[in-house]
Amino acid sequence: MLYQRSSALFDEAKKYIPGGVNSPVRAFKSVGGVPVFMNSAKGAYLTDEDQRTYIDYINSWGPAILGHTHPEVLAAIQDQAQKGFSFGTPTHLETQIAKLIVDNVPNIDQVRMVSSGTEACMSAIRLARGVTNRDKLIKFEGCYHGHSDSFLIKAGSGAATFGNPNSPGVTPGTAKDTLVARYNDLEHVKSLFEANTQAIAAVIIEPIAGNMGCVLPEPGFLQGLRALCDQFGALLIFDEVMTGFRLAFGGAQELLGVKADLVTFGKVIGGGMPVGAFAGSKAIMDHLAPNGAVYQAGTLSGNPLAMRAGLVTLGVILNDTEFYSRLSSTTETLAREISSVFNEKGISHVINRQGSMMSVFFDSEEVKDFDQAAKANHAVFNEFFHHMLSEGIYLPPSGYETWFISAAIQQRELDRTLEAVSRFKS
Ligand code: KE4
Repeated sequence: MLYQRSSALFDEAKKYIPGGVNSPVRAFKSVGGVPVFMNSAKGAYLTDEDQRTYIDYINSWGPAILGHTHPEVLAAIQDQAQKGFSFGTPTHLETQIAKLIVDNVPNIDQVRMVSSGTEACMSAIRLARGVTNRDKLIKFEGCYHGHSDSFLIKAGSGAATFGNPNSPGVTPGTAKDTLVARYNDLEHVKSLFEANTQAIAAVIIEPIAGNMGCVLPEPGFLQGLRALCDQFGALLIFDEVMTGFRLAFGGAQELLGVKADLVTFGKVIGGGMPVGAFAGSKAIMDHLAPNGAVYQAGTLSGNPLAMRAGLVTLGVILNDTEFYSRLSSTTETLAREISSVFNEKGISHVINRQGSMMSVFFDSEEVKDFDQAAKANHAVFNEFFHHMLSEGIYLPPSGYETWFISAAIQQRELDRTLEAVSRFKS
């Protein structure tokens, strides 16, 4: 029986871990079936507990951009581990990665490290509220900024997948300060500002959305947000936990030429180890303790192992001038070839792609916001997911997620993936 060991491990996990998982989207709840328990990974491949291998298109939800267990990252972690795991003191490594980020990401002077994207976005909002002395924030339906209370209002990713975009446990007092707009709807944002002229601390957005599936900003949308934030005195926060160092070394700010006041990071900057970060001008970041009054802290923030893994990961990318063009070209080929197979089969679909992020939506002409993403045929996506899984291709287990292509995906993996797609019967 397929997934025999995963099935037994899932039964055991459910005894001790809520839902058998430590992050809901791993549970396969929306696609159905038994979540596959992985045992190891190398390059473009995952190996499960039944010793089956898969070509990996989630790459730990983004961090494994180089592919799994990249030799230079592995050696760096092993070397750093010999020196100790965590000190709770400043280390030079933290300055080195902060400098690398500051030197390469536009419009920032300083970086504060944390241990997850949730912490990064939660801290960025607190900082924006502290700096502006305002309470409200604007987020976008279908965007996901981690699971802190202010963001679990019409959230994307797993929250959308499981149909609880507004989570219980978030108090009305918190929810009232979160205003939600439609992605790509500048008039909606403008109306929220006009109805709350002096009350909005920040607008937070995924500049290329990845948590309602991949959804791209319409031309002028982000520029319009910049202008509205300037007009009404709010900060513009780019949540680049997913896009940072994936789309370009300077992230979406560099790629799209729009200046954010605060930028959050995660995933790639840790190379697979737990890391998040938020960054901005010195004038804004000086409001943070210990210099300023806005408190934020973390026992494992700047953990040496994570810093070393991130430094080496970013170093490999920075030293390869063709890294992003190759990655984007691989993804463009994958998207184009999948689309031509589906067109031959008469399967209605649309593929949204930016760089090495892409999503396939079925029964859809265009997906430019969450409503359109929700209208796509997720039942067909679920069939497609399980077909590909049975063919040894591991896709994100939800139509509200983005595929992440790693540099380890070569022609051999593309060929195998497209052969699997060609055998799909909806
Ligand atoms: P984490 O707290 O999961 O490290 O980061 C939260 C976060 C913040 N901002 C963006 C744009 C994100 O995509 C994320 C996390 N992404 C999801 C995948 N869509 C993480 C996967 C999971 O929840 O298990």
